Amino acid sequence: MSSTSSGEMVYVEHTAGVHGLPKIILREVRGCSAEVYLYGAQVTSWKNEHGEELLFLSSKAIFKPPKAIRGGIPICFPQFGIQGSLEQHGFARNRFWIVDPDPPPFPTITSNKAFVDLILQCSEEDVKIWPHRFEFRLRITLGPGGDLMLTSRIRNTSTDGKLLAFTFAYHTYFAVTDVSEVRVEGLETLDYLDNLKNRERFTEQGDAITFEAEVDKIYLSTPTKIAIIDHERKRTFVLRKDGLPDAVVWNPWDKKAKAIPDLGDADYKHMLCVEAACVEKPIVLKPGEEWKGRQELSAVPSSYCSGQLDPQKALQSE
Ligand code: TA6
Repeated sequence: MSSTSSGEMVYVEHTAGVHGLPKIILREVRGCSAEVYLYGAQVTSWKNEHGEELLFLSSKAIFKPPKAIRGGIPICFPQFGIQGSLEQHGFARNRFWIVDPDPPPFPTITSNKAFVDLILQCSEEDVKIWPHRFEFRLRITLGPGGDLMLTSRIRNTSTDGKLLAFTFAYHTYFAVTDVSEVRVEGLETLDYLDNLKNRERFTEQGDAITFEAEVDKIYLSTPTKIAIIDHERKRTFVLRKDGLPDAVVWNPWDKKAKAIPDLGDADYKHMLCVEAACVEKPIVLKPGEEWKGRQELSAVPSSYCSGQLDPQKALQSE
């Protein structure tokens, strides 16, 4: 259902997804859409006005708690990776979130109609495995032009003076035609921690980031704009971010893909994770303090310059 019986557009639809899990569909007038599961507050689909899927979802994704959904945009919180006392990537991606009944207003008022506010409050079970008190509010917005915006607001709700320290990532799986024909712009010459080498620090060499083997890197002090250029599809994803200094780039390639039970053997060719993140230096909040971290995605046709893709145009365009 995308319009009411009187023909009015339905911007936000509450429905059921795989295995009856609660799902919210956001729609915009031009025909673009996004789907969000309350399980993990996870965006699992983002489509442009032609109905083309822009996010990768594994052909073997398991929609059964407590397993996290493989694909879309899992939220890594309060821990990114295995560095910490929790399971890999923390617990936000395998908790049921609720629709926020009373979200505090955003400082900027927009006319967007396709958005949903979700909240994750720590349960007593969570406090047992991670002894902290917090409130995590997430607004997911589909802009009129099809842009997908995720804004997280995390507050330390401790009443006993305890600091709240956490790491974070929007673990975004972009759908690409063939990862070996993809180039990432905006991270060249930066320092990174290599997850495949015990997080040893290196400096990126060369003028473009391309893919021909497994990669798992945490780029540090990254710019607010990164472009992911899918040469075959002639599409450029532009990732803009705020409050998230790092950017993780991951593709498991063939061998590792085979070892991941909920990933198809050939799926790695059609995905690339580029993740707005805060990993190297945890965010630390005093009681009552709030942190805000935002990721905004747009997909634009790649522009050509004498037969070559011109990523600068994508990076410069607002
Ligand atoms: O973001 C990259 C990464 O941390 C990799 O190290 C890789 O393991 C990936 O996330 C997937 O993690 P997951 O727990 O979802 O299998």
